[in-house]
Amino acid sequence: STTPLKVAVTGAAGQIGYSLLFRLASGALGDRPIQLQLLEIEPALKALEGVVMELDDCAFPGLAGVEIGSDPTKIFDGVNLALLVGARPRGPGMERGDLLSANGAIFTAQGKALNEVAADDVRIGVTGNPANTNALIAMTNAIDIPNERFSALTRLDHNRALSQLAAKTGASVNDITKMTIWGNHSATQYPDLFHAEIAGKNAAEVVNDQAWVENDFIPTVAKRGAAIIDARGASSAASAASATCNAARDWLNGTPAGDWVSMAVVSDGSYGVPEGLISSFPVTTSGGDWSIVQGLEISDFSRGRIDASVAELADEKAAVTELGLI
Ligand code: NAX
Repeated sequence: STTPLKVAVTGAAGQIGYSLLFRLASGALGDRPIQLQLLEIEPALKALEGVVMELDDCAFPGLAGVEIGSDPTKIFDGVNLALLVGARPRGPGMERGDLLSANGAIFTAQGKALNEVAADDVRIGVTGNPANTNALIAMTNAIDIPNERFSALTRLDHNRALSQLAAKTGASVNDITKMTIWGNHSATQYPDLFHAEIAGKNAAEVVNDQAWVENDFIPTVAKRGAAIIDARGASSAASAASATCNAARDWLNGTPAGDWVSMAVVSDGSYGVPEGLISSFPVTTSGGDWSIVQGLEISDFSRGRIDASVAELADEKAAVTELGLI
């Protein structure tokens, strides 16, 4: 179709936005032209105008138009894809409850606005942290949008896991399939290489080093965000934007045969994850819909890791329920 895909990005004047918008406009989602609908808070609109000037200056052939504003009911009007990147970061002295309340205010309002004005086929990807719980809040507040249309980003963790495994084994990331991130996009996440394959061979057997899996691979992937802050003095931005594009492209266009991706989506009870939690799973996508890969054997080691991360999600859900956000 030549009708532009209407894509909303929130937090568009932020660090991730500065990379994401240019990737989207240069065709990261495919050949279909896009219309960008950019949401920011009032004080950031001037900076966003500068970013739009730069978008103009790229003369991207696939960029049909750009609209900016601070009212979600205007910006989300008719959008087919909403990438919710903007969130309230944890400030000094802020407790977890304060963080959940501040983000709760953002994601209840955005969920309601999407419910009111988004296109019937809207897909909503949440990058802003705490991503899983923000997605849960938006989903619960968008009562007419099917729950399956919401997902939180664990693709960056997935990509980090691919890259660590490639470095360890000398393989190319192109040869690695069936990587899985389970649970929360947080330090409790479980990057699982036991079902992954390297050129068709079981990755755990190729690595053959359980100590590396436990003491290097898992913590390196789970704490990569902190390592980047240490090195760069700022949190991951270009890689987060890249993963946001990968996730949206695969959701809309489908995963390749013989592979899967990681997405945090609403649980149907698969793998013992309580129904209704937004938890990361191995998923395949087709025609804009995802389904959780079924029938994987879960070892005791994996079970313990998945359960710990899922317990944290249940905890966050209890906290936002207590706060009246869902
Ligand atoms: P920045 O602080 O650079 O940008 C966030 C932007 O959001 C700001 O411009 C701010 O004005 C805007 N914003 C705040 N409230 C808003 C609202 N109600 N409506 C619209 N815009 C609003 O953060 P950045 O580095 O871009 O990161 C954005 C979010 O992504 C953060 O929550 C961050 O923690 C999260 N991340 C998530 C990752 C993931 O893998 N899921 C990885 C990278 C990143 O840490």
